[in-house]
Amino acid sequence: MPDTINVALSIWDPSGTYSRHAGVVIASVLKNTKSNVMFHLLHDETLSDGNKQKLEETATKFDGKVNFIDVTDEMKKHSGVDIARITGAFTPGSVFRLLLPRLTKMSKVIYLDCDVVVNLDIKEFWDIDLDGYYIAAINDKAGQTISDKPLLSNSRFRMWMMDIPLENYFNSGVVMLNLDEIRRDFNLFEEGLKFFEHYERCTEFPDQDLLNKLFSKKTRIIDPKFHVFAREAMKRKDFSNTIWHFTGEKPWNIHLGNPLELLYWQYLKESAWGNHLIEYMLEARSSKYVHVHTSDCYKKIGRRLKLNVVKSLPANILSVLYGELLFRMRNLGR
Ligand SMILES: [Mn+2]
Repeated sequence: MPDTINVALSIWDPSGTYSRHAGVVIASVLKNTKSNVMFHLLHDETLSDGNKQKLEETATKFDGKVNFIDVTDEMKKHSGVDIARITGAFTPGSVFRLLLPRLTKMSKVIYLDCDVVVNLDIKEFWDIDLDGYYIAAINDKAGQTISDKPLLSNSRFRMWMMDIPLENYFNSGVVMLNLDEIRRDFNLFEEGLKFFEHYERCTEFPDQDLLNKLFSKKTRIIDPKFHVFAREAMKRKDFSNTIWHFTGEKPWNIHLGNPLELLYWQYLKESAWGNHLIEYMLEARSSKYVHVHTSDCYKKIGRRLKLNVVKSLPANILSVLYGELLFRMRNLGR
């Protein structure tokens, strides 16, 4: 009996619209592997029965399994702590993952954000040896960028205040956790809450800063292909053999013309939400979000246009004008 790959996701979904992104992650993982995968879905009472059913349906469609882990009670035990305040710009869902060591018995688990598309065989990630490490992650070079800044720059000062080493600083959106090792050495959730309260004014990425601080000495840095930021896609033609992370704008909020967005919609189509594809695509074109981000978007288009004209590559100019991409998106919806 081959061993089961454990993947955890966090779902905090008060408006009912977030669960489908978890569906995209699930479909993308399962479409690219022959291994048995169990999805551990961390959630609270904001996950509706309808969405639960759809998540299960998506996994079952490709022979995957789901295990719902309700964190509501655990969170209520700490009702004195204002989670919404300490997680700042992020959702309370971003701290759910800290409960993995306590609420499960797994030895290790792959943790993925829901703004991720897995376009490789997850088994490759799973097979990385974690002996002697707390975590496997890519070095996102943020540390390096921060170290280059003046000592009193905002980000470098924050890191210094929190005593976070920068050389291996990682993004926490795609990681593998050695839960046995973590259970042995930390009381992760409590230590997390303490850290968030103490450094409330310092943390920009609360859970990420915490994990970097605690795990820095035992971080296994892995092949960058396991975690590439979506903006890199503009420089590539081949998106295969990569785990993609939409760290900035989300494809479901706005169409930026990044060809990688197509991959998100393709996997959405495979999920149990697939029959609403057109509706969701249109939402991304017309939401309030678009207005808020219009000027930003124009700036980006301007930059891209300049870049492409300078390089004078006709194929790229096409994608700048969205024509090709929208055409392909439309075909996808048929
Ligand atoms: Mn993310």
